[in-house]
Amino acid sequence: MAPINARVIPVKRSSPPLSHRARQKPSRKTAAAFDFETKSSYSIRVRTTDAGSLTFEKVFTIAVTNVNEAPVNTFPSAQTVNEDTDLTFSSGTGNALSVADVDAGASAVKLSLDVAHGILTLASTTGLTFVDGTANGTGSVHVTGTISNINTALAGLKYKGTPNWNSSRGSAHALTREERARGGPV
Ligand SMILES: [Ca+2]
Ligand SMILES: [Ca+2]
Repeated sequence: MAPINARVIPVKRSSPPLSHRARQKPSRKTAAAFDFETKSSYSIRVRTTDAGSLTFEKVFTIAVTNVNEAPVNTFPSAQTVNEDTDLTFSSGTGNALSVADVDAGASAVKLSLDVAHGILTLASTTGLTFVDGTANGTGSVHVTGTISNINTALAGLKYKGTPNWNSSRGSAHALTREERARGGPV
């Protein structure tokens, strides 16, 4: 066999070989966290152009998965009222109660209002279902309904202490829970 004459030709490279570059996965990060309630999907267009101006373009979609946000209650600071007198909660008197839930929509939420030494009376019961054996005009008012119906009921909510009850330590407790998280309205 004849000897093989070979010589090494140095290759000048200004960047890593393509096989190296291809292994470097490109990444993109967003400046802020995606918020489903703001935008539920994004369209991303990727275009590659080579030295000869040939291009390849592809559009893909990023779908944002919804995450259930908890309800938020807005309640006034501590209130004072004379004994045997109704205390009314409303925006007109600057002490309104309200609930919000950015993603409840028409789903039911549960509102639990409990007070010691008195009774609570919702201004409206339209669209609400009383649960846990409670009733309007008692010390425990637990209802399920839409955020809208609950807020209508809270606009004008009245508290009245037990006759002759007076104390600076009375308290009311309110809890809002989204029923959807438990699989649907009760
Ligand atoms: Ca959400
Ligand atoms: Ca929610």
